[in-house]
Amino acid sequence: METRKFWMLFCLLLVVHCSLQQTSTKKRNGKKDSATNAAIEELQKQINDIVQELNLLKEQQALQTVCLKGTKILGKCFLANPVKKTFHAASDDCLAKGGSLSTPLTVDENDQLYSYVRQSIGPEEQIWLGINDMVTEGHWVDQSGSNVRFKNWETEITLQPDGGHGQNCAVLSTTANGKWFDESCRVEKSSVCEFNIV
Ligand SMILES: [Ca+2]
Repeated sequence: METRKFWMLFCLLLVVHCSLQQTSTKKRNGKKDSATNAAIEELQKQINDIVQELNLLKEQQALQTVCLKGTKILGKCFLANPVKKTFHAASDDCLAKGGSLSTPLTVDENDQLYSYVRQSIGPEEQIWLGINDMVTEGHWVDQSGSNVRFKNWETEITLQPDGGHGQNCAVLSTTANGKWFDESCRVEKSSVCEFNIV
């Protein structure tokens, strides 16, 4: 990565150098100011492009770091945060890191999240899921407000969700083999952030 940064900087300097040369040549040739302005604009555009690409590389590097610290599954990476927080605080933490609270979309994803939580946080833990039924009781939506299609409620023993208006958030429980329970959003739980990868 350091080598890449070096080359990007080198290219940037080369572009600046060439453009300055072009500008001074044009001046010597007695060209009008408009030619100089055009050269400056072109230079500015090239610098903007390079900055944009550098930012993209930084983002990719940050994502790689997240995936290395956490775990990688098909299409996303999970990163555990064992510190117990309310739903909103945990959700804000994930957003600040460029991710969102983990929301399994399939049985497979749920199993992989369950295994990861067991191994990274503990065998008797609960983590917040990125879903809620705050707006309409019983209508569970994800963090973007879309209808939740995949659900994994515990229904054999306790018939979840059973908390009504008092429980509008949900947790995945490792004690219950990855099954879901509705829960009050104000209690404090561990969490896992998920990050989409290409
Ligand atoms: Ca509810």
